[in-house]
Amino acid sequence: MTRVLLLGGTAEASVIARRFAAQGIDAVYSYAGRTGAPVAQPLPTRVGGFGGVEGLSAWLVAERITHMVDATHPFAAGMSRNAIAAAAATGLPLCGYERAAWEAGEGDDWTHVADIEAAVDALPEEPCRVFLAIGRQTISAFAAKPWHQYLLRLVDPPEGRLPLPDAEIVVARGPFTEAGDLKLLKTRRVNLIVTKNSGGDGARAKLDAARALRIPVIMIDRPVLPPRRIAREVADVMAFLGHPADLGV
Ligand code: 3Y8
Ligand code: NAP
Repeated sequence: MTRVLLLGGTAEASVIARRFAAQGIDAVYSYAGRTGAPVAQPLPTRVGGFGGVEGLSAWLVAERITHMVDATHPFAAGMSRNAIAAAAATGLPLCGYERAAWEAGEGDDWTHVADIEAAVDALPEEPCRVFLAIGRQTISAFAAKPWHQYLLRLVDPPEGRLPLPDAEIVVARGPFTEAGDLKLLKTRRVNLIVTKNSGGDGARAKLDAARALRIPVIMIDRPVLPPRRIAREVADVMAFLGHPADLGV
């Protein structure tokens, strides 16, 4: 009997959850517990880490899971690596749902960097008004260049002081719109954007707005994961579970 662990936390994981619920697939949705009030899902939901590979493996056996679908964010590399290791340890099948990386188009001015530290190095020496669209967890790296004026967009209000002396905070949970991001970039006179290459539609509005306003972008490339089975469409996930993909929801 199929019973799925759906590792979530992305817009695509929410779409997959709706499909599982619509088709009556026995599944558990999993959040890390990074935000104060994550969006409710139409599946039984668990929140919090598993306790590394061992904790995840034990949970999979105790919960009689038969399949794992990793629909976490491309930068949730720790979770994805643990899922690959736990699949090998338990022999359970794993499928990673991957959304395509964003690619620069006509009118884009992107500088690709390998990671957060390289993004800090790529910031210019003269003061800029930088939109740091990378969330909360990696802000401290930018304290190395405190002379910039930073605009931060966070899901929840920050606890305590931020490590940046000149930072304005916007509290908002995506998905975002081009109109909304155009307004944000214009009113804050942003002249440089730092973003992760998250892919998907939920966070690309700022890139469309940057193109319209001809604002340069520092694009952080994704971490590389060990090999695993990949799904690019919900239908691929249904095929992985051996379920008909005909029900469009
Ligand atoms: C907790 C679940 C849905 C999911 C929505 C997507 C789209 C909106 C865009 C910007 C970029 C950023 C950030 C972002 C986006 C979606 C998606 C996406 C980027 C929620 C959510 C959780 C998280 C965790 C959070 C991180 C942070 C990253 C903000 C819910 C809203 C910057 C990633 O405060 C913190 O600790 C936040 C941590 C990981 C990156 C970071 O390092 O700070 N996402 N985001 C998930 C969990 O607990 O398991 O609260 O409802 C989900 C979404 N965030 O169902 O519609 O799918 O990508 N999330 C990035 O892309 O760079 C914002 O502002 O332009
Ligand atoms: P991460 O660094 O890859 O994972 C660190 C640890 O957090 C994992 O080892 C695991 O703890 C726990 N964890 C992560 N995702 C989990 C999940 N879905 N369910 C249960 N535990 C989870 O993770 P992250 O980058 O902080 O991402 C956390 C969550 O936010 C994920 O759901 C991800 O999809 C979502 N998200 C992240 C980003 C981003 O930019 N990183 C963007 C949008 C959404 P244990 O080792 O204890 O099991």
